[in-house]
Amino acid sequence: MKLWILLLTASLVSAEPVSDPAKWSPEARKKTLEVFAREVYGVNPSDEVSRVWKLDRESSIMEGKVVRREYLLTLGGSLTARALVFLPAGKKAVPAFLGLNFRGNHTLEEDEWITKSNEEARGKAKGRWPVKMITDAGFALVTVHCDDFDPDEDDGFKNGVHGLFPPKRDEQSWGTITGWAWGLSQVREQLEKVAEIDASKVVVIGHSRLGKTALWAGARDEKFAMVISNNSGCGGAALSQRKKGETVARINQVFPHWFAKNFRKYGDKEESLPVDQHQLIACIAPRPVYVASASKDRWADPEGEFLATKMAAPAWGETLSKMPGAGESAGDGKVRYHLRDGKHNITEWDWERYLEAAKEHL
Ligand code: GTR
Repeated sequence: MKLWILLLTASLVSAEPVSDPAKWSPEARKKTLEVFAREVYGVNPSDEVSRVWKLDRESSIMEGKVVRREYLLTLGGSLTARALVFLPAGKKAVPAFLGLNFRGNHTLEEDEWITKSNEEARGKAKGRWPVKMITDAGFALVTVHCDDFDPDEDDGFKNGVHGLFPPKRDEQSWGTITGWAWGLSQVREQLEKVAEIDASKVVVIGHSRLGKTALWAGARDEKFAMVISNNSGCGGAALSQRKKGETVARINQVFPHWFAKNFRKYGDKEESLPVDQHQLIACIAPRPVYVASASKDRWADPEGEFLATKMAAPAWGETLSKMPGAGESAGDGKVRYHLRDGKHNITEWDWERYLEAAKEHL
């Protein structure tokens, strides 16, 4: 057996506070999340900020089949995030996908109606957000530019959601990923005020760094009904102890603001990590989870993403057998995985499968 398998097995057997996915319990989940917060992503302060949710504008698109809205969420009286919402027209209480976007809401569509938040080209990311496919399937889509909650820069945690709280920080303080995950929960909560959406059926989804965020948001916040991680890699679905592709040392060096300072201790010392990413996936149980990789995305370690999902599956009482080939899937229950043929991205091929799973589960 390879060394890393031995190490992981040993860490599972020695339980406290690390939980063996097969012995999943609400208590084990709580303890595991505490360790992830302290040692990996960072702990956020208590939620004592004001929240104001306001409809800003509305329009009808796709020959009246879809209603598009922009809502403003103001936190702590000073930070405003703009949520772009697509709703299948004439329906009440539909399930929804909620995910952050990388470069601005206006990158989803060329239409000048969408508020432009920066100089990125309109419609640049439209291939990643198949609005018609999603709304035709009976789902709403809600997205916010991640920078609205925290600019993706190592800029001292003075702005974004961090700036809403006292500036004192230590080794376990929240990084940008926890800031984004916290922001996602704030939006999920506000969706309770949107009659067209059933807020008990919100799927949190994300690609790459925002896939790491979706996993962390979904693991922490039990009110998310389902979690989808697309090509999330290191600090997402990939096992850190494999040290394949992007490593803990490298990610903290290039993106020092993403995680808690504590996570840096494990660079080149992955074997001393008190938790690994399969346990984060297990924290999502009993809610459905879907992890996906792309065959040419070696940086995100597709095998590591599959193995973490497979190792987490006992938390649902499920098993995944062998790693699927490119273009294939594994699992037909609450734990699913697929390997898309191609590069690091999120495509219609991925969305087709997510929609199919979400329809079954919700
Ligand atoms: C890469 C980073 C990955 C992944 C990716 C992305 O540069 O190394 O962890 O998050 O960015 O978010 O596109």
